[in-house]
Amino acid sequence: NNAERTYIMVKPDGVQRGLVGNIIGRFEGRGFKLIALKLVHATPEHLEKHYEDLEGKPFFPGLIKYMAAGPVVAMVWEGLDAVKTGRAMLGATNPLASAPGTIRGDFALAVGRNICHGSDSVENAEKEIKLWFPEGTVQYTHDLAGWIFE
Ligand code: YYY
Ligand code: MG
Repeated sequence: NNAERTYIMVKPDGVQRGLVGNIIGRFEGRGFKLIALKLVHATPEHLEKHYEDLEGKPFFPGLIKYMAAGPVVAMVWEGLDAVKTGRAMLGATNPLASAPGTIRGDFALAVGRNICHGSDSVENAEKEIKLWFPEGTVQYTHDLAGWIFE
């Protein structure tokens, strides 16, 4: 599905470590279309909603504290098979198992500091997009020639 959308987030450690541009560049270069973007310091309540499926896990309190420790970059990317391809670009949840060439495989070591988030299903993507962008995404067409030649 060409218009499939996924929610991608640079976590607080990714922002602090100056990896925002690199991560955005990977999605741009792959051919995905950016349709929403903001820097936001989320509240623990908001993050508990984002991670509600993980409530009760032993790592949950630490995860919320980490995610609330600084701003994140919230993004929506659109394109062919965006959810599955986005996950492949992030790499495995535990960076020790992430292949080199993936974002986590190139920049992370610890599961609790794995620098990025990506939706794991189309259904969860739509849910996460609503949670982080209640104002909606931005509609525009890519029309490159007009931006290069006047
Ligand atoms: O979707 P993904 O981020 O790859 O993994 P999830 O299973 O949804 O877990 C969310 C988040 O929780 C993960 O990115 C790191 C953290 N976490 C952890 O700290 N320790 C674990 N054993 C599992 C997950
Ligand atoms: Mg997940």
